[in-house]
Amino acid sequence: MALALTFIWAYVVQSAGLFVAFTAAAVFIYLALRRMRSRSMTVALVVVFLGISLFFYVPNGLPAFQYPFGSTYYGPSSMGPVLPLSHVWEFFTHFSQFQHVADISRDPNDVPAPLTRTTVAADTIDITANEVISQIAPGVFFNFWTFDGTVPGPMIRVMQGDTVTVRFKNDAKSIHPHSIDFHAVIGPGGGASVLQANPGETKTLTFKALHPGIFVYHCASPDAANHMAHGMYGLIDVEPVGGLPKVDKEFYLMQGEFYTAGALGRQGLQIDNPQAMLDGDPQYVVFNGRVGSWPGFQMQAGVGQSVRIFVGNGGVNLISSFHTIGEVFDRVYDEGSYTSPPVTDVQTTLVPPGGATAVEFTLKEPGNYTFVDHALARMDRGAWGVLHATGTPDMSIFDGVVEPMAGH
Ligand SMILES: [Cu+2]
Repeated sequence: MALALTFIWAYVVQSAGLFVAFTAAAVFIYLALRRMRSRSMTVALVVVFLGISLFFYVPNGLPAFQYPFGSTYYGPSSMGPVLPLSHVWEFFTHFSQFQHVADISRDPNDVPAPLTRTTVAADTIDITANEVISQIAPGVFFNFWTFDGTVPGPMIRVMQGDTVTVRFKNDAKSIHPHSIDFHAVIGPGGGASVLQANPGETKTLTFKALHPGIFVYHCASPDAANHMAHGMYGLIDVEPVGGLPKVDKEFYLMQGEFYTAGALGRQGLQIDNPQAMLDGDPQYVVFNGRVGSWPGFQMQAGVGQSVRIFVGNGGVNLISSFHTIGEVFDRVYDEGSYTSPPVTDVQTTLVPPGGATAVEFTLKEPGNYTFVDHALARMDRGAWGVLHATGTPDMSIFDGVVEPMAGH
């Protein structure tokens, strides 16, 4: 409850400040008018006041009782990203039931075992939607909506031709309906038309994985963009018969954005900011649900080992320019395609919202390799992490003294 108070306190202070300022302005105008005793001055002030009001009214109309005031949307569903005040009330009355998660981040090492079979199979996948409280950055709390309690949700790995049954449960403690649209599914809504689940419900979908590739899955309950901007996305990897070429280490990353009402770094509980989402102006851009500067984001491999990183983008707005500082990707499965030849010798690859890729390289030098969205201002909003390489240096490739705090 103390956490909920941080949110309320911030807005009480903000509102009180505004109230004091308006009162002071009113007193000032009143005193000015009394002193002037001038009719033309009064008329001038009224005209100024009406003019300013019209200035705001003409583009925005009258404010509605929602957050943010006066925003408009034209999505296909009747429910948009705005927060009716009743939802804000519902959030606070349910606040004590949310699970508090110490680290929202899905471990990038949490990749399903490689496929080795050559015959199709029937797979059963259980996924649960959970609404939890965790941190985007130290002290910056947010109400995440998740698949299985982390961002991103679990990586799913199947083979082309498999029959996949998804049992999707929406936790009884949720306060929103949730669903899953799998980009690997051929059929209405990518399955979201079947998997809409109210809190406490379980829905089941069976589909055949027709196309190989690395696909995004995400919640598609209205407002879909808003659900994704709360963390509801993951990857489903549909591999060609026999699986992918073997590598020594595999990792799983997904980029995403968070839109908070408080500015970057504002501490305490943050409400989401639907207007910033409509504007594509996030406060935080992150990999795996939170800023990259926390300890524990451990990605390690040895010199001589081949590495594959599955990279998805949950968006909801920004195209990722995925780059690993100090490396060149030997191969990139561009656009997440396994049937086109991989692109070779790549510095930076594009990962669009709702898209994915896999990059491969063999580590040749020990040290820290920072992966980023190379729209580098986003690194300052949290979009980075480190792959640590252990082993023996090869002076013929890289010879010099590494400064421990060198920027790159
Ligand atoms: Cu959802």
